[in-house]
Amino acid sequence: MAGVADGLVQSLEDIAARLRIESIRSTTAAGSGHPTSAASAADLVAATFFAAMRLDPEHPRSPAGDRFVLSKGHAAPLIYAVWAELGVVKREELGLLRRLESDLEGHPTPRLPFIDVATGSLGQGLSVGVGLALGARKLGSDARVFVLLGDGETAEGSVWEAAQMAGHEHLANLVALVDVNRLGQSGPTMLEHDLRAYQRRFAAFGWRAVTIDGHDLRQIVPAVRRARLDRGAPTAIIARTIKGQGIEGIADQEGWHGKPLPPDAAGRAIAALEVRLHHMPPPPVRKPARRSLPRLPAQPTPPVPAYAEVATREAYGDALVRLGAADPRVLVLDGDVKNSTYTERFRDAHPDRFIEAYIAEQNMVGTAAGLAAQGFVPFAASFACFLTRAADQLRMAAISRCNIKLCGSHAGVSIGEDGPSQMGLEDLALFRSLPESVVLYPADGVAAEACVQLAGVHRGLVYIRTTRMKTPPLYAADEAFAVGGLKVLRASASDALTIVAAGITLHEALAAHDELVGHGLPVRVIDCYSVKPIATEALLEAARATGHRMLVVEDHYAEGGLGEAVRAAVAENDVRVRHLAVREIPHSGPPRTLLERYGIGRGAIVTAARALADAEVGAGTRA
Ligand SMILES: Cc1ncc(C[n+]2csc(CCOP(=O)(O)OP(=O)(O)O)c2C)c(N)n1
Repeated sequence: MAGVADGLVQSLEDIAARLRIESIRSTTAAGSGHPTSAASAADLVAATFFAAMRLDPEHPRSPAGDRFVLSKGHAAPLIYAVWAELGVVKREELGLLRRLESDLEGHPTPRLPFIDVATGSLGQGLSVGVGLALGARKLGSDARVFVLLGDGETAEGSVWEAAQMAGHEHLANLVALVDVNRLGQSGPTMLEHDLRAYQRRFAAFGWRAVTIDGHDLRQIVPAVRRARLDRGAPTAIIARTIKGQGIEGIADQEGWHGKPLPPDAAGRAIAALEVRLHHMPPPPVRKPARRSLPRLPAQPTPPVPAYAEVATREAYGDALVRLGAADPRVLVLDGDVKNSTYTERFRDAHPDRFIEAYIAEQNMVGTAAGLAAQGFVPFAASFACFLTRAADQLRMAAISRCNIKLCGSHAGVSIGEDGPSQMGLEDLALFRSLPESVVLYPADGVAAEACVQLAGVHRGLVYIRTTRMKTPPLYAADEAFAVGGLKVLRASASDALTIVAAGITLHEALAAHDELVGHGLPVRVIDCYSVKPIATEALLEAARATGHRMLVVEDHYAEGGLGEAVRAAVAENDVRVRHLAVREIPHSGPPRTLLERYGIGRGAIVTAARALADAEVGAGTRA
């Protein structure tokens, strides 16, 4: 093994010491934080940033540069300190850690230019790393991606979903640094210092796994440097470390996780670290060979066809093909249901931009977040019900303001015979509750096309809900849709009430309309395809024009879906809202039978509309 020059070792030791000092100082000043978690990884981080990574500190998000993901996000002070070493964070700002006026939050978020995706919910960073590494490869970049994981967090299954995917994809540009400091939050980890067990696990997923002493820079430097692109496999560096390394009396002790040092102890610890400094200058930052990569050229969008009867899930697949032809940044991921979600059409049309994510939805969403951080526009699909498995990854993607698109097919009881385990009945609640999310729910082929196009241009997290069964066409190919829009499909001057529906129930509402009109009860029908943001003003206008009576019908549980969205929109306007939704655990059966059985079919709508038309409307009324 070629030796590491003494000068480099000393200079990295100085950086690591300063990282520890700043982590202690900033957490003590903040009165909270995780100095011991930072201290165990300080040597790994110093060597990675100053002896291995190639990056341009002024352009940390350039795909040409290496990336670093702090999967153990609670060690945030360490990462802020290293970016202070790089001159990006001002040293005096480190003292503002965790303060409202600083972007140096308790756990890192992309408010900071050098953070790609928020971390702090453990077990997600390796998936983000997979996305960044896949993205770099797709861009033809030779950049590498380093992910720092805690040993405790490797108990999360999502870590192994990511490890498996990285092995399968031969992501030689991905490096996992596992900081095996033996301790978690409330006690020792499962494997404590059993490095071989971690090594075997990563190796089993096709990784090149090495064990090192994570405090010996003569071992760390060659390990992080040798993790090269041409070895055909991702690299795991399993590093034996000590939690609180360098802090006398606290190192390797239980009971110090997430605790700042009291000021006097912090002063002593900092003084002890300072006396050991060699006062060597830091090594020069290694810049990427290229500043930037060529931009992917956009093409004109192929024309949208006139749709006949089609399932929106199928139109979704076709729309992706068209969007992908126009926008080379579009990538599609799917959790082994591509023949159900119809993303296989995209795979056939643009095979190099389709990523089979297999049955690992958490990793699929984390990977999408990483791909978005490389400038791609990833669309990830599964059954609506299975996306709820990745709720926490979606939450973190929302906090990160990731530009990712999700599609949930097989929404509601209308999927029929497969039964409740396959029915997405909580997905609207999940996606509506994510901050700044957009939730779209098309009812025909043209609307599905439009929703895909809207998702492609909207910056942020967009969810598109699609339906399993075929639905008749409603719109001409040139109909215009907008985020936050709605369509009034039936209206007369004497409408007794407004029916608000979306997706499959819109077709039930239209059938109910015809029956009601036949019985002399004209009603308005609205396609509320933009569930969030919802067209509040247009809904209120409809309510005012129809006697302040509204009937909402949706193929979703009563909680958190379209009904509650409409109620919230018209609240305090004396609108009487009646809400038809699935209110019990459904059973297998023929789709149309299930729609009636669970009270959201045309028959139920007719009955509810008649009752509502007769109901009194007054201040604060609700039905
Ligand atoms: C999903 C999740 N569960 C629980 C926590 C709370 N938590 C924060 S740090 C921590 C211990 C982490 O241990 P490890 O990964 O070994 O990191 P260390 O601090 O020891 O380096 C826990 C349980 C969390 N942040 N995320």
